[in-house]
Amino acid sequence: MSALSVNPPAPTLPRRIAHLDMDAFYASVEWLRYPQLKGLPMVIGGGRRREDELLARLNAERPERRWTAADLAHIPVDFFPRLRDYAGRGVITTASYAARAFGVGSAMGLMKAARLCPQAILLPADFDEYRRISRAFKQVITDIAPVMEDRGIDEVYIDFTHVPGGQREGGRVLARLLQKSILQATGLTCSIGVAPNKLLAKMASEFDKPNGISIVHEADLATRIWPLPCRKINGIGPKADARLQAHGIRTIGELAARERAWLIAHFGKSYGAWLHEAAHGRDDRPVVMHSEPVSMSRETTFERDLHAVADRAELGAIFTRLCERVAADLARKGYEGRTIGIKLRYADFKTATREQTVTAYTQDARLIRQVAGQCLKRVDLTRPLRLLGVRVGSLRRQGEGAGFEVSKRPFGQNRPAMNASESIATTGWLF
Ligand code: TTP
Ligand code: MG
Ligand code: MG
Repeated sequence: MSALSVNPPAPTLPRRIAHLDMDAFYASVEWLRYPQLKGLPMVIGGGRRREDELLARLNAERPERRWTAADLAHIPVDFFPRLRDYAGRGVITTASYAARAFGVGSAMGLMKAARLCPQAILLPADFDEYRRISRAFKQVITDIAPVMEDRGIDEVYIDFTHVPGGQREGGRVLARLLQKSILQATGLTCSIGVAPNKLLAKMASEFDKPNGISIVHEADLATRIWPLPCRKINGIGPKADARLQAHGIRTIGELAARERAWLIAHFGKSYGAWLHEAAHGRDDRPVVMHSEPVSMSRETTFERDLHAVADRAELGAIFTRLCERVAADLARKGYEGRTIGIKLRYADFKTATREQTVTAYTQDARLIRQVAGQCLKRVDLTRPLRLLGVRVGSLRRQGEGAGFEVSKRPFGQNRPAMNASESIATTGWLF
């Protein structure tokens, strides 16, 4: 075969990577069944949905008609619980945009939020429904743009580079099509950032929330990225940010102005070098289609501080339930693990974790309970507790023989965003 007959290489297209994030996700899902609440200040948190509690109350208090699941959209607005009536220690998972205008937001205690916005409607979380809608919007995306990386319940990265429309107007044409298709299929809006890589796309998706599209090119770095605070970089957390600030570095531009060697000297070889790359908008991580969970965990914040001795029975029951939940998560998703751990948070918010690795992979609630119980013996149980968590790591797919281990995710991809009063994570502890 002569060299001439070899196919010419495909022209290399510039990388276009999108980050898509649903708008006020949990709240928006609730609006699908309670459209009468749309646009109102509303928060989700304080527990799980207890099936049709509202309907039961309605039937008791307004017996002139029979209220059923078909009437959810007709429940009078004044019948919904308000934040001002909440007592307990739950936290907000999400706040509607109208509630955010009062300074209320994710991870804030509900009692504190009640002081800022007492009139906000308070709904419990319905994780099963959020997961169902999550699967639905992701299906819409992969039907159009198959190279998608799942980054959690309400967000994904998508490689636009080779998808029709993915290069037009920098990606705006495809982004519009995705927004329209997701709205049609689910009734929900999302925001999309398209950029040369994941790092910039993640920032861009926030630029024009809700229901926005932002296109960022390399040439926009100085005008659109450098003025932002360092915290906007996914991978600079509160601790790193505080250290940067101590050196007088507040914006990404100020970070970019520092010598690479200076950053390495102060932040270590790997993180320092990464900070330098990130500040210059450089990131060549691929969009990974099948990311595997590293661990699964369940944790719960108690209604009141509990004491290991005085509240032994209650703590024991909660502990067992957490183990059963983790076991059920593993079974449902088809994983087993052999590193079993616990997490405690004391009343003073100090946190302790312990873990132990066993020989055989398991998804058995009783074995998890037993090993986690041994971990518990290795922490200080004399102080009052506010949170307990159980985690199973070193996962492999159920039934896979020896030799197969789920690989760890690359740096910076293992940062869970959730902090619900009772929450589920498939990526690690919920710090
Ligand atoms: P986000 O995408 O961070 O927030 P959001 O979708 O509610 O709002 P935005 O329009 O700004 O994207 O989180 C997605 C869902 O994850 C959110 O609806 C609830 C849940 N969540 C928690 O449970 N705890 C948290 O601390 C955060 C930030 C989110
Ligand atoms: Mg979101
Ligand atoms: Mg999100």
